[in-house]
Order: sequence, then structure tokens, then C-alpha cells
Amino acid sequence: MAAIGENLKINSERLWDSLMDMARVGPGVAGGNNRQTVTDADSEGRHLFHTWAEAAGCSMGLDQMGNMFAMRAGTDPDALPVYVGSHLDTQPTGGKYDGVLGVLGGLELLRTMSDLDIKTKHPIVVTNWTNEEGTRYAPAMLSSGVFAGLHSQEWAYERTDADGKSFGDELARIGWRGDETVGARKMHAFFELHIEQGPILEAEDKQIGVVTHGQGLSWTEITILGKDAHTGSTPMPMRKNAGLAMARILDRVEDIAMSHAPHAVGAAGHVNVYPNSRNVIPGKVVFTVDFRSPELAVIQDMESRLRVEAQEICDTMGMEVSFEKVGGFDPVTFDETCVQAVRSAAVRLGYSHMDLISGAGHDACWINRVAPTAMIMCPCVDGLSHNEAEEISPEWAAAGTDVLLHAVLETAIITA
Ligand code: HGY
Ligand code: MN
Ligand code: MN
Repeated sequence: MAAIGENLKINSERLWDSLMDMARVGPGVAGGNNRQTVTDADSEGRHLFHTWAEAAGCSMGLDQMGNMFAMRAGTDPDALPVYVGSHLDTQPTGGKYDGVLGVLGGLELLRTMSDLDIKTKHPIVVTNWTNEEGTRYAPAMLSSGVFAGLHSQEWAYERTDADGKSFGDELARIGWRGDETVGARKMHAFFELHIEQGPILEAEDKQIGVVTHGQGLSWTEITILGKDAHTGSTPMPMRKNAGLAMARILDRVEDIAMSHAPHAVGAAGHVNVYPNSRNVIPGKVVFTVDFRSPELAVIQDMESRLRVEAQEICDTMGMEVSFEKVGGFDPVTFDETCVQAVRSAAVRLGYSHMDLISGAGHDACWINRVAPTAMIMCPCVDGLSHNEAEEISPEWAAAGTDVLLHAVLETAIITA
């Protein structure tokens, strides 16, 4: 005997076609995407999402951080909406599915509801959060952070990119700075569908990750000042090589993270060397150390050891060093009722599943502070992400979106 709704599924081919169509916007150089936040490519992707959402019968809201809200009305206009969504911006060498699956999976949910004329008490809103990645403008999850009250809008507008362009100006330039007050919208619940971006689900042969927690994150930007000099004629004892100091610090980053194995992680993905000339000893380096752990005390330990040991290295080498916390959030525990809605949806649909801690940061980590929130994850091939070779299967995408559909319908209460 089929369980109630067990056969209620999304149109997986339509979902996959939409993912492939969006992937053609802001293409990368190796099959992935470079659709960085508040670029023209970002704007093109937004227009495509807007067109699709209107065709699906949605009204579109836009707030002052460019967050997009495609709403399907509910039968009770006073009921707070159930929100779903993620982000359409990508890394410079990003994949086709990171964030995009959550936005277009949400759109597919609304398309399926229209196909089947399903009505819910609570409205349903599909969200595209601006600048989740935090690459062009640190920190990550910038706009969901403003929405949840972690950052002021003014501070967010003042973020500048490597070319000195401000976030606020670029958002206005691409024409996606809306009028709505950021954070004024109240949510009944928020669900984010996302690829795992790690190897666990594939290794465990599970179709669905029921995300119970998200690990915390810390970004420390370090600036070291040495002395530019000739790489050939400067005797080794006379050098103040900022690049060498950075190398010694990054070696310590590895050891600090490994001292908290197996869950803590640490690396530096952002490095700028000045003047970056082959025959000049670098007199200045600026780099960001990314530490993460499910435990706040571990993050705090790694942050403090980094500062102490980096200071010692630079003092020994006779160089100045400064530190700036440019991003971070504490480990997250998602809402048990929403998590249970995800888990029971996977059971009802017969999808293999397991509880999971999210290794990556997501907009859900901030929204969890202002609304009951949970995440659904699907596997990705070899756990690879933030790489143009990122890949998932149509079956994984469909299973994750089916679970999103069921969890949302249970929460939004079907009325017809
Ligand atoms: O950094 C993160 O974890 C996210 O992918 N922006
Ligand atoms: Mn993402
Ligand atoms: Mn990402």
C-alpha cells in the first residue's frame, strides 16, 4: 500500500533542463560557471530566474540587498510563508549546482504544485540570496546575514572588491537593488536544498542528507609587511621576505587544524603577493585563513593559536603583521521540527538517507537565527565542489527536490 503522497514527485527532466539552461549563463572556462555576485552575468541569471518564476505564476519581491523572493500565494493570506531557496552566484571557478540547485529546485517545487493544482494554507516563496559565496565581496552569506541582522546594510554596501568597486554601487549598476526593507519579511520556516560539497553521502551510498547541524567558520585576513628587494643581489641574511613568513604560517595552519582531527579543517584560498614580480622579494602579502569546526571551542582555539604563532614567526623574522576577522559564524543547530519534516519526507519517498553536519556554510546558517530552518543535501561526484568539474546526477537532483517538495507541503499544509 503506497503511503500518502509517496508518488508525489517533481518533474525531474524539467528541473535538469533548467539547471543546464542556467549553467549557460556566466560560463566558466572548464565546463562550470563564473557567475560572480553583482556582475553582468549575475544579472543575466537573475533575469532568467525572474522570467521562469513569472511563467510559473509567481509574484517577485526584491529587497535592498538584491535578495529575490518569488511567491506562490497560499489560501490563507495571513499565514506566514514557507521559504525555500539558496543562491545563484558562483565562485570564479564554480560548479553548475552549488546554490543553483536550491533555487531552481524551489522553482520546480512551485511548477509541480501548479501542474497538480496543489494549494497550501501558507504561501511558498523561492529565494535567491545575493552574494552567498563571499568571493568578490567578503564575507560569505553577506545578504542573508543582513536579512538576519548580523550585518548592517550600510556596512554591506561599503564592501569593496579587488578593483575598489563597492558592493552597493555594483548592485545598483546591474539594476537589482530593490526597495523592500531587508529583513522585514517574516517566515513560517525556511528549507535550503544544496549539494553536499563533500564525499560522505556518495561514500555511504545515501541519496539524501538530513542536515542536523552546520559547522562554524572563521576567516582571518593576515597582512605581513617585509621589504621589497632584488631576488638576485640581496644576500639571504638581509632579506625581509613576507612570502616566506606566509609560507611558515600556512604550514602552522595545517598543523593547527590537524591537531583537532578528524573534524576541524584549515587552509588559505585567498592570497595576494606584492608586487608579485618574478625578481622581487615580496615586501607585502595579504591572505585569508579559513578555519572550520562543528565545535565553537575548537574554532576559538585555532583562531587564537594562529594569531600567537603568526606573531611569533613575524617577530622572529623582523616583520610587521596585522590581523582582521573578515568573516565567521558559530556552529549551527537546525530546527528539530523542520529537520524531522525532511527526514520523514525521505522515509515516505523511500530514499536512502542519513543525518549530516554541513561542512560548508550556507544562507540557511544565518536564516536559522530568524526562522525555523533545515537543509536537505544530495551527493556530489567525488565530493568535489568549488571546482568547475563539480557534478551531480539527475537522479540525485530529483531525489533532493522531491524531499524538498514533501517537507514543504507538510509544513505549508495542503488545503486542496
Ligand atoms: O564558504 C562556504 O562554505 C560557502 O560555500 N560559501
Ligand atoms: Mn553554496
Ligand atoms: Mn559555494
